[in-house]
Amino acid sequence: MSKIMEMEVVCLSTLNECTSLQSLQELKVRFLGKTGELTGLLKSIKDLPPEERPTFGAKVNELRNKLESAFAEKQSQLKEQELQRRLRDEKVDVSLVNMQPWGALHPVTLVEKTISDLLIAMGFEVLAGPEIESDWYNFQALNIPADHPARDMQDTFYITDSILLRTQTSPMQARLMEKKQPPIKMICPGKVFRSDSDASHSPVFHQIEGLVVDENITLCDLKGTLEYLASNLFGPDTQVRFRPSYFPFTEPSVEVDLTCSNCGGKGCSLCKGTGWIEVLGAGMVNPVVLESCGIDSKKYTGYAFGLGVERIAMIKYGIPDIRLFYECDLRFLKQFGK
Ligand code: 2NM
Repeated sequence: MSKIMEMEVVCLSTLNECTSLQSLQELKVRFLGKTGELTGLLKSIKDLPPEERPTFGAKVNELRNKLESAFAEKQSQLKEQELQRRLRDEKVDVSLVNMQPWGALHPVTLVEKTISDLLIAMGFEVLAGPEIESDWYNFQALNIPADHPARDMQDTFYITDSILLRTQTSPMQARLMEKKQPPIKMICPGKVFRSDSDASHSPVFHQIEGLVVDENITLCDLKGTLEYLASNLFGPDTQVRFRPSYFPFTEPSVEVDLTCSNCGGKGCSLCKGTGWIEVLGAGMVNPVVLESCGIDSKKYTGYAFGLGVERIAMIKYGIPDIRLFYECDLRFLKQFGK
């Protein structure tokens, strides 16, 4: 009898100290399991004189019932505690989602996409080419002679004597002309590299070059395309002006000016009082270039243009220094692409 009472005290006091469902379960096995202490006690009944056995048996069963309900009660207590703990610790404040800062497109990405979308709407296809190019596609195929300043080590990043970082995206256009006969109507946006660095030049910047080759293509087609582009980028009153220029890959070649988007052509500090801003270069594809790419220059003519995406963005947003695009200053970047 004293063993029964002792077991009750030990079991209940240990149970009271249980703080986890796992230790409670272990305790339950220790006392109430098939080979547990209480079962062991019941088995020792055979060592008692027969007249004591019924009372002993009844007492052991009474303790079993008492312990089982104590375990059940403690288990539901611990489960409730565990639930409360999880409700407290695993709480998720869904309203915090609204505190996530919104990202914005980088101004170069934004302007590149705006220009590409306008040209895509006019039927241009978009092609990407390699940033590491051969001397052939970057220079020779485009009629850039060996003594041209662009070929100088000072201006071009050479990897070997004949492999370089492309200085413009037109090598991709030479690649296309070599592969495909006209009609060709394509743009090539992408990174280009020149060894030059100041407020308006960066060693890496972005270009979009356009190329149209077909029968009867003239400078008028070029002007119409650029007028559409200019009025959609800078407003419907923007005018386009061609000035004669020179590029080895076009003949004739032109510098393209737009009426100043800042003063509307009256003259201000942005356009240095002229009312015009130079935005890109263009021209009729030099027949020498068409021929070196396998296109019959008696049958076909073409126009091409090349623009700097950063330059357009600087004019559009009044950005004074090209280096601002690459400094990752959020105060600058946050102002665009909302
Ligand atoms: C420019 C200016 C003028 C140009 C020429 C070609 C090609 F591949 F047809 F020869 N692509 N782009 C070109 C013409 C680029 O950038 C200022």
